[in-house]
Amino acid sequence: MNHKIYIDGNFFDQAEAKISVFDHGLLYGDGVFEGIRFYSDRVFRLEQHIRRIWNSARAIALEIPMSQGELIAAVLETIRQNDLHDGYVRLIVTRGTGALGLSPDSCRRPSIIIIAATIVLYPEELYQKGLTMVTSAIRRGSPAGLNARVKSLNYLNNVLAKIEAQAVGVGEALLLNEQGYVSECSGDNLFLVSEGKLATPPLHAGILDGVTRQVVFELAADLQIPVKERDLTRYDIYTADECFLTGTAAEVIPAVQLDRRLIGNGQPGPITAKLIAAFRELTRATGTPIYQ
Ligand code: PXG
Repeated sequence: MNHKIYIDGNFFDQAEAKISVFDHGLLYGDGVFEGIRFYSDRVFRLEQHIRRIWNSARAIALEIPMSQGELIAAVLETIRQNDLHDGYVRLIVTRGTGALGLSPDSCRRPSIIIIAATIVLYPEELYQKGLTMVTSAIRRGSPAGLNARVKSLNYLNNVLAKIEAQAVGVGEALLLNEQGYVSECSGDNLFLVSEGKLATPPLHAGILDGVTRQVVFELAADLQIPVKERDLTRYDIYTADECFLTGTAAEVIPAVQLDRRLIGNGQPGPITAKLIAAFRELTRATGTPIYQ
């Protein structure tokens, strides 16, 4: 498919959509991004994603050269230009083109890139059987470095963790933080179910403030399932009744093994199933309309 790509206010055919090799997004990973889903002609939680990229940009002293409203309009227009109804938006803001050298002072203006495409989903079988996980040697999110809440263009720790998981034939990598507490997976937040209650690591564990994580808080409140944000160790996962991951790409997906130990009975559990159903219903029924 020939995608129409938005770059700095103009649309380009995929083959012509190019950025400079001097863009600091490429040279230094200096930039921020979002992954956003749309379902049945509505963009899911668009305002939350725009707010998050705004805060990611502020945290790295990058000023996005348009308003939040203009950015929302550009995302919607990019989907319309591609005549898509269900899919995925990758929104990227780079520091822009500059000189060789770390300083962003040489970069005249940040670049905004928007790609709207269809998405390759996890097979439905994984939602029925559950993902397997391994603990990665990579540690997540020291508060002494780049804050884990910044969705930056430097995802190398996450990529390395994913490579470790693939090397041992499992679906996801679990990252602990420097203190050894559970943080999150390579591109998803983590929840446990124990005695009918949900638990998930707090933001101070060094995690992305996931949009899907927030949605699960809301769904759990609707379903009267208590949720606690608390420090978790691998012990808590090994002994939990159920575990699931949340993310824009994966939505809500069961996780049934960590480090070859079965979680609960090794099958997706009933509370996870309830949340998956409620999440799917919400994605069909809510969101920012694209074509009206
Ligand atoms: N943690 C990390 C490190 C992430 O990158 C999440 C948690 C889940 O957050 P959301 O807001 O999506 O619920 C993410 C999100 C991709 C891709 O292309 C990755 C994400 C989102 C969309 C696409 O791999 N990561």
